[in-house]
Amino acid sequence: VHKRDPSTEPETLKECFRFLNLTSRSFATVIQELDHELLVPISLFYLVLRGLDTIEDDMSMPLEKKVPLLRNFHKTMEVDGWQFHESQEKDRELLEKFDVVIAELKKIKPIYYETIKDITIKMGNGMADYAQNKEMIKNGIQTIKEYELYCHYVAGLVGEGLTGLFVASELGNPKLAERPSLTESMGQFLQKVNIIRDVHEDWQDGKRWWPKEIWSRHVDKFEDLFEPKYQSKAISCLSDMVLDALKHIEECLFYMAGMREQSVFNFVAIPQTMAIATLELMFQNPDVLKRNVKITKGDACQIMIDSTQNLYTVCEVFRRYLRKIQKKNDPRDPNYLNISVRCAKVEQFIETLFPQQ
Ligand code: PS7
Ligand code: MN
Ligand code: MN
Ligand code: MN
Ligand code: MN
Ligand code: MN
Repeated sequence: VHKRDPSTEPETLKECFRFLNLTSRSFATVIQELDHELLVPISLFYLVLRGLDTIEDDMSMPLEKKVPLLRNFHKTMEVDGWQFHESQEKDRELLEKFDVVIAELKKIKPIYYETIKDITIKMGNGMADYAQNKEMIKNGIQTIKEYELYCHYVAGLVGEGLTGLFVASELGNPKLAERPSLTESMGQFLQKVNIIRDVHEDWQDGKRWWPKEIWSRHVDKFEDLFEPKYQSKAISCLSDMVLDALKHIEECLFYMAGMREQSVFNFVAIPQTMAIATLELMFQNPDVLKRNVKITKGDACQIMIDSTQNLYTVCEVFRRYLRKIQKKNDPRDPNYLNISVRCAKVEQFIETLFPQQ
């Protein structure tokens, strides 16, 4: 496969790659290792959604302004020269020079462009629905169903679009397009880990993504999760959230079993293995209620090595972290039994993929 060649790239494309490296910690590397056919389309897909998310996240922007920006972003991304200078967010520079993304979007194959546009329409409207929901603004997400619908809008749809790109480029198994629930699980797992990890920072920003249906089993008020005197309740609640995220793993492994090109395999596998490692780090960890936790550089390096080989080595990473979760599992935790059963089920599933003679 042939990769990036900066010497032949136009200035606008070089600028797009600069933004990719600026706005994404984890995705920038894996995207830039992608097969040439998908390298630019997926980079631009990332930047379009990062732009949309920068608008979604801006809590200083009034809803009268935010909602139409989100709902019309698929049209905005076609307006030559469009720039946005009113963001206060950390990735605002991307919006301030968004014209370079627009210029490059016009050069990609129509089939790729249409996929990106279709997902942008759906995600922008989904984000706007949640931003506008009065009950949500006041009290946060209520049910697990609402929580999963939000994860669908911001991550399940990314999976849908990426799977469409893999299949259209013939780098992915066409059968994947017939299994939308596998694709959805890939996005749900990543997004749930992000929402669990960001709980403290999001709460300080006025966002509550943990569903009441889960936290109300442990505390009376959402804010209590951050009170030292309720720490053991909060840790039980965290276990409940972790248990909920664990339910997607079998489908994620099944999806990855359908990959056939190495660069695409690496691209989908690395975020998933980083996610299981992050989940293990958060399990029973009171730091989650105080700040964002992060896996060590050393662990991240080992995970990279193991995630760029094959499904067997990826399953080994999952097995390793599931066993660590099992070890940390505490019999006094109300979710003890469920977590133990869940981890055992995933291990059994891996056995069926790779029977030990
Ligand atoms: C592979 C079938 C187009 C590669 C990759 C920008 C990360 C930002 O960062 O909490 O905490 O502030 O506001 C399925 C990526 C799902 C999405 C969602 C995997 C686009 C990505 C816009 C599907 C990534 C899940 C986090 C929405 O919200 O973020 C396969 C490419 C994947 C972007 C992610 C991100 C939302 C997000 P932060 P938030
Ligand atoms: Mn964000
Ligand atoms: Mn967001
Ligand atoms: Mn987040
Ligand atoms: Mn964050
Ligand atoms: Mn954030």
